Amino acid sequence: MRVALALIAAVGIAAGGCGEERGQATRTVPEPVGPVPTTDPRAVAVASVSLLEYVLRAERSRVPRAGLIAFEATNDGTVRHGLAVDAPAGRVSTRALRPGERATFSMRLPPGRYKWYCPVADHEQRGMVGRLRVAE
Ligand SMILES: [Cu+2]
Repeated sequence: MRVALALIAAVGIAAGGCGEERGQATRTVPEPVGPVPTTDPRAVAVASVSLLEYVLRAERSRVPRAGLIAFEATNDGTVRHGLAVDAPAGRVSTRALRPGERATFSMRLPPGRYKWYCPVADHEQRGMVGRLRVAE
């Protein structure tokens, strides 16, 4: 009986030690990238863009349909970046995203050409700017 109690006590101590180790490991992990945001399911088109020093890299700079467009921005660079779009109703943008972080937003856009760019510091002047064409 005495042996069993000693074992239980040892397990308890070991478990406690484990928890502390886990806590330390969490602190040494690089900055969390956060949960992957969900894209608006009502969107008629998705415009994805990768944010890098100092370029906006998009698979396509044209979306085939006007309407509710979902924007997906991923910071694939090493400093903070964001995505802004100059829309008819004004500028819409993500906050400044940490490296590895993603964000989405959606808005209604009529056919036309829209400027998209990184609103952080002078990144637009450094080349993080482009045009997105929304077709009829
Ligand atoms: Cu930037």
